[in-house]
Amino acid sequence: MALADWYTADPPPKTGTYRPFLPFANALRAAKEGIKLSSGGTLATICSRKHEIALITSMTKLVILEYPDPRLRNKARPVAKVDAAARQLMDDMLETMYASKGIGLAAIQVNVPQRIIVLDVSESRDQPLVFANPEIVKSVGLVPGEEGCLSVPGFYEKVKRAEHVVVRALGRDGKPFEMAADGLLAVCVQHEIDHLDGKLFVDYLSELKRQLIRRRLEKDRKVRAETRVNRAPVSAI
Ligand code: QAP
Ligand code: CO
Repeated sequence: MALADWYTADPPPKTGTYRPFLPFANALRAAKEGIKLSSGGTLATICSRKHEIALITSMTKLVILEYPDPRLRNKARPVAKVDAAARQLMDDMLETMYASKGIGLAAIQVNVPQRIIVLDVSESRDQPLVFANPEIVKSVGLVPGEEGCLSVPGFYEKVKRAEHVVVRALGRDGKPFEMAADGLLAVCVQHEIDHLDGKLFVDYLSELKRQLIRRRLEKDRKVRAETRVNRAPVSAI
């Protein structure tokens, strides 16, 4: 969908905070040059070809928990109903994932213990996928692949996963669907479903590797806390 089509099809409401859903690729490209808000959010500037004006919209960037945060070990509960609140969470998670340059994110990673995952493994970053209550109903083969995680920043390791899976879930519209997945998509779906059960890719590694990753991330965290400076008040910008 072209940006102009999106703008024409779904005009922003006159009041309230407008949260863009699609196309993220455009919003994200704009957000790269976006302004960081003291709230932790990001302002995205989207150009409207129709009106030849810049639309400024707030983008949600939820706080992503980092290993070894014990909250990443929580088990997520099934979503009872894909209602407006669940859809809002899905959209906020997608925005957070794109803003963090990730390919997948589970609700547990933003401290919401609900069975919701979002992903986009496309090169073009414009194929968002949303799954509520995802379940692997078929899994074939076992292959090693390189994995990373937004909750384990800076570390990539080989993990063995099923080569081909079929996942059953509820979509953003609340309707059940099944999807077959291979390659990176299959790996990503399995990685994200693991999060919902409190499992991380580092759990598949040796104790030695896991300890090294944990120590380095703990140290990074300490350094960041010590070097944090007070932000200038918004009025000073
Ligand atoms: C899970 O992970 C995944 O270290 C999703 O500095 C990853 O999106 C499944 C990321 C790989 C299969 C293969 C990681 C971003 C993103 C980092 C991610 C980082 C910045 C990880
Ligand atoms: Co992850």
